[in-house]
Amino acid sequence: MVPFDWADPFNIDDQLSEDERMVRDAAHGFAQNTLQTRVIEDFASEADASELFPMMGQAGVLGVTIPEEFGGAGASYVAYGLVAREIERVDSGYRSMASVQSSLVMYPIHAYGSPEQHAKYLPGLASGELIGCFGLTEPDAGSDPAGMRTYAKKDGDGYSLSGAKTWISNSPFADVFVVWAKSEAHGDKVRGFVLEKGMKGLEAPKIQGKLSLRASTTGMIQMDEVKLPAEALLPNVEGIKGPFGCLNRARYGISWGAMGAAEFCYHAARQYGLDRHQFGVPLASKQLYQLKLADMATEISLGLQGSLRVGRLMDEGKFAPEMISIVKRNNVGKALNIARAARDMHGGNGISEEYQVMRHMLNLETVNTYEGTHDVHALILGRAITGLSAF
Ligand code: TGC
Ligand code: FAD
Repeated sequence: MVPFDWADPFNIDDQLSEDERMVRDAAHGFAQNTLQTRVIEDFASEADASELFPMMGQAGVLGVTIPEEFGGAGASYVAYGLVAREIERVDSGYRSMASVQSSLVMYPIHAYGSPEQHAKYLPGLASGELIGCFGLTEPDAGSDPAGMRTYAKKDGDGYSLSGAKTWISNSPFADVFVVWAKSEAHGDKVRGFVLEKGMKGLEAPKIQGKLSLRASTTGMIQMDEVKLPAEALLPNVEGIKGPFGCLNRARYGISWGAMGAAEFCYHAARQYGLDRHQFGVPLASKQLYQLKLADMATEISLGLQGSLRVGRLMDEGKFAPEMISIVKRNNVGKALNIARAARDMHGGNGISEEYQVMRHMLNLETVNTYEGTHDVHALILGRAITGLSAF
């Protein structure tokens, strides 16, 4: 027998390699020293924190799974998940900034791009010198991206791109835009294009007034006959499976990240209950308080173990996207419940920015919606279980 560790009930630490522990510890140091010290202010002011990208690059948290020859870390999907967990332990918005860059911009350029696109974009994205965004969602095509209207007309050897994308993380300060559009030259199939800041007809206004994920900048991408050379096309994928291949990676990272946010809330509620006395005793001595902590520890242990298993299968090339739906849906839903409970357990202090649990709760509302809503992932699983599509 071994003693029970309330902070790591299933001894996840013991299931990691030495390299994975090193990546995790480096990400933890960066997140605590650089991000935790500014997050309350960034969230309050809805900051455009683009200066964080080079710092993230320096810390090695961008492009964790991208090969070293392109500036990435060449590490495992488990390592990537551990990084997401450490960043989201501080704030889901910061994790979004990093995971869009890694999974939704570097991944498609690496997996679907030409050698010229690799050389042109990947090193700058890995160092954070370049900032990337991913345009899939449109005002009239959210859960159903196949209904997109953004269109690439043939224009000489190249393309003329028109349309609008909305709710796009990083877009207002992005240098590199991976945009998905139906393409006339390819029988109206969905294709990926790489756009660059400053192109004529390209605008990326900020969406103001978010009550969630305020430390992350979100905007639109408006394209009015943006002229693109033939080399802007991502040559090696065709169809909606292109963007979905990127979403698999991001959703997997989110499953770990949400557990990081949940762990913050669990630890905070535990400490608060030990410190705070009511009725002459610590709150943590009460059965109802302990029940909530027990539920938190249980869901976090199971959630982390599930993500670790899916990560190992991804590293072995043996995963199905539905496995990722299970951990994205479950872990984010459970993290949201944990953050709501932690907010309640802090009493009045729980609504103060200082205690931070309500910020996590607000952020997790977005995380539950983006990258496939909680219900859309239920339908993905329902289809796989029954063979019947209920979308
Ligand atoms: P469906 O008929 O299911 O499939 C069409 C083709 O795509 C393939 N496919 C996948 N390939 C790889 N990975 C997956 N996960 C895949 N899912 C489907 C499929 O095999 C098929 O290929 P082929 O060769 O036969 O053509 O497609 P559908 O149009 O019916 O899709 C249904 C549904 C609901 C699953 C899909 O539309 C969906 O996932 N909707 C949710 C949209 C979404 O998640 N958007 C995210 C936008 S990005 C974002 O939110 C970033 S937030 C910031 C951050 O990440 O931090
Ligand atoms: P809708 O699809 O309109 O859904 C509304 C409701 O209807 C939801 O409850 C949903 O579950 C439900 N619903 C939808 N379809 C069905 C159905 N068939 N059956 C039952 N119920 C259904 N997108 C990008 O492309 N890039 C980004 O970088 C990005 N970043 C984002 C950042 C933030 C802060 C936010 C909020 C969103 C971001 N998104 C991004 C968009 C995000 O992916 C979408 O919001 C999400 O996919 C849901 O689409 P929607 O908002 O249009 O909601």
